[in-house]
Amino acid sequence: TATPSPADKFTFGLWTVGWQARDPFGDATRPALDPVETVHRLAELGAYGVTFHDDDLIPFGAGEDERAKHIARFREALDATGLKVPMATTNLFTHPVFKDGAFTSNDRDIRRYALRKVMRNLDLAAELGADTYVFWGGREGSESEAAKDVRSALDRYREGLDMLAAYVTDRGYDIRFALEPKPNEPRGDILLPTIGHALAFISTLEHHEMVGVNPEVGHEQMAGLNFAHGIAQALWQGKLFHLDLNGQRGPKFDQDLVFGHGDLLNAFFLVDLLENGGYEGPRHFDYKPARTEDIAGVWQSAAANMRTYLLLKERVAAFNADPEVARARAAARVEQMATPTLAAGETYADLLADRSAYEDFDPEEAADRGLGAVRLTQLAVEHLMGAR
Ligand code: GLT
Ligand code: MN
Ligand code: MN
Ligand code: MN
Repeated sequence: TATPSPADKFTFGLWTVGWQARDPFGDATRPALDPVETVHRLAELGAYGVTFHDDDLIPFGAGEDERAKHIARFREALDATGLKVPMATTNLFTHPVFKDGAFTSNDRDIRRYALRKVMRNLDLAAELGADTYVFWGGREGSESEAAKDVRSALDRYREGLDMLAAYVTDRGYDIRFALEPKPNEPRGDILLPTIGHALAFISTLEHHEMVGVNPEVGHEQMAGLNFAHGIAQALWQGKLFHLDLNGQRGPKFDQDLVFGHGDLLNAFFLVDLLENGGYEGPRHFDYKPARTEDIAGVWQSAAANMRTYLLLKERVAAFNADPEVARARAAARVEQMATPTLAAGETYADLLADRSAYEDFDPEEAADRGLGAVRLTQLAVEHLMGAR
């Protein structure tokens, strides 16, 4: 049962398996991958779709004819395999022109160029049937408070997204935007560093209803945050438009490990949330095959992401079906949280009149009740380990 099929909706960025493992200290350890080969390999492995940056598919600076050829070959591979393109995005970070940002570069002409680059790829995204367009502003930030006016930068960020939303709407594209937070790397500090910052910023946008988030496991964990909690809030606000699954071990550089190869217990609860919390979008992996791997290792790591997800899904189902878990949950009053604090029609006046809520309430007795959270968590750990 842990064999992936398109119904599982697993997707991968071209840049993930295609990463040649160049890092700040060393050269590439693997040859470039042809996107056409990637499409075929992912399809064989049971993936549902593939995602891309403009420059993953069409080398930066390619002329019109060359561009058309790359797109045609890619389309052919998609048609041959049935792989979908549910999401696309723009590379606004590799070329040196974006060294101080794209939508929020201090240089106005660079900001205008960045918007044009996005519009061009939005047309292609729509053509290929993508319904989500991701914005990861990795270069939108600074290394110094002196060199960036953050309030003006947020004005420019909003201006850019408002304009692009108008463009998508006017063109009649069925596309929503998803902002991807990250606290730092490559910039010393990146704007919209966490899910919370992004959600607050989105509420200020003109077309806020068509903008949500694309949170990445590792990015929140780099900031020491609980990813499952962040995803729960994004879901609760109706803003989980897409997500990037991978692994990370604590606050350090962005590791982009295979899904589950970081905080496995949080991944367990994340899968529970995604499977049972109403998320219907792609399960998108944004990881990097370790620099130590050869090409065979690349495809093994791609398969590992999907297998781990499916195994977690099985373990989560067993956990939720375990009567012992149901008893522990009841003991911990987990379900009581779904009961509103005031009864239907009750007002603060009624609460004030309710002596049992205050005058006759015994805080000492209430404080004595244990939650049993440890027992419940241990049951989760045992299910995760296959011990139950
Ligand atoms: C880049 C980044 C990722 C983003 C991608 C989308 S590109 O690899 O590290 O987290 O999701 O632009
Ligand atoms: Mn990452
Ligand atoms: Mn990344
Ligand atoms: Mn990502």
